Amino acid sequence: MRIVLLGAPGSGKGTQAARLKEALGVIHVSTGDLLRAQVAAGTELGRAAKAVMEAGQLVSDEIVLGMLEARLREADAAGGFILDGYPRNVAQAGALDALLARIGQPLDQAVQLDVDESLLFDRLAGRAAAEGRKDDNPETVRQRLSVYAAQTAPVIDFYAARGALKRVDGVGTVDEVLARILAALGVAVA
Ligand code: B4P
Repeated sequence: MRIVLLGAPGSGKGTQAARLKEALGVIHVSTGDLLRAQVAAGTELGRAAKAVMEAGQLVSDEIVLGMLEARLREADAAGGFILDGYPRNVAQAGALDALLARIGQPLDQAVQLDVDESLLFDRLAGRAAAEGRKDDNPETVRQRLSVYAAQTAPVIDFYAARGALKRVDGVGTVDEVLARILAALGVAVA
């Protein structure tokens, strides 16, 4: 199965993708994780991305697409994948269609996690305290949410227009949300 997981920062994409990959037997590809690995390794790409991420802005489409294509061309992606954090704008959604056509792996479904904005702040404040991620401070979170509303929210309509979108309530325990996603995908839970 090949799915895209959509949702605002803090909506639980990374959290659910980590669980879904076990349930679906596919790989989890997070563009945020791929970028943070480049930053940690101090590569040229990582140096370019670091300040952009810490400002709560989107890294350039070209950089992210190249990184994603390299990952999806690895052998373990042939059995399916969950994309977490990509696409983040309508141009990326179009680029993803073209990439998936190039590698012969069309998307099955997009899943949107809906969570109220006040809860997003609470969750990201919790992660800031637990993990110290620089982009989880309140000012940057506000910026990320504004980028989400302006650039990423239209991606929901992009998939809805072609009848490929499932919307899931992302409020509840991690297990409850996981069960809703699996039900939306029509996956029977053992
Ligand atoms: P990401 O790494 O994608 O960060 P995110 O949107 O915060 O989502 P994440 O998956 O980490 O959080 P989750 O909701 O699971 O992006 C970071 C930055 O990278 C971006 O700002 C951008 O600069 C750059 N970037 C990434 N992709 C890009 C792209 N395609 N193009 C350009 N730039 C890109 O979890 C958040 C918190 O909520 C956690 O603490 C978790 O424990 C908690 N939580 C989850 N589920 C919960 C639940 N049900 N109840 C309570 N808490 C819950």
